[in-house]
Amino acid sequence: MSLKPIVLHGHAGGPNPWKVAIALEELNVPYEHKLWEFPDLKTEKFEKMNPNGRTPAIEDPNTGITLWESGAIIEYLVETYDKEGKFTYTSSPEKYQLKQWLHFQMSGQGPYFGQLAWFKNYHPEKIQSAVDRYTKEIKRVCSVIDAHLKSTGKEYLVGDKYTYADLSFVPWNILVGWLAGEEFEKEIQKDLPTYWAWWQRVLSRDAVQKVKKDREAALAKAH
Ligand SMILES: N[C@@H](CCC(=O)N[C@@H](CS)C(=O)NCC(=O)O)C(=O)O
Repeated sequence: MSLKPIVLHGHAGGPNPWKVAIALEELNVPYEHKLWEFPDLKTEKFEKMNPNGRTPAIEDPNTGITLWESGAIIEYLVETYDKEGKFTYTSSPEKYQLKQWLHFQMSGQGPYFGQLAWFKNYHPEKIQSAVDRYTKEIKRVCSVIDAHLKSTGKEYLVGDKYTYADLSFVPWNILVGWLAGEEFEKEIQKDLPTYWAWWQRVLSRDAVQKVKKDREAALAKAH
């Protein structure tokens, strides 16, 4: 059965919609990426779809669902379009470990990396203690992954394969150099080599490279 394209509502700069784009590419599900401007997210037109006024949101004409929150969207896509379990596991304990890492990404990586972006680039006053706190938190989050992979000796976060848990970390990871500086990124590479090897492995995937390029093109167009 041929699928109708899913509409992905996103934003060129914001990392979260690109996480969904990577999942759609990996699953080979057709989609149209509709890019919004930030002020338009707080309008009735957008808030009818997502009362939180943020991206991503998806509309799937194949099932009739409208959904927001990138973690929930990833789970929906995998449950609906990954019946063969290419990027997921359906039995315990891996099924729950996947959720554990996705929750960690959603609550531990996204908001903390996002706060560094805010305090470094957008907050009207310079608050060094906030910048320091969130910079430290980036390294701490990366060190959790480093320690986990060291202890399991595996190449990916869950089980023996690349899954939706790995891909969920990509869009914020891509921004680390911009967020915290190249020197900081080099420090992570040096101090957390197991993490770094995993990150390079994930980054080299075709779907990730494609979406990275799409994002750069969208950003260039937006400026
Ligand atoms: N927890 C949400 C975060 C959504 C979010 O903060 N999206 C950003 C883009 S990455 C946004 O739309 N920001 C616009 C705004 O805050 O007005 C998710 O993962 O979907």
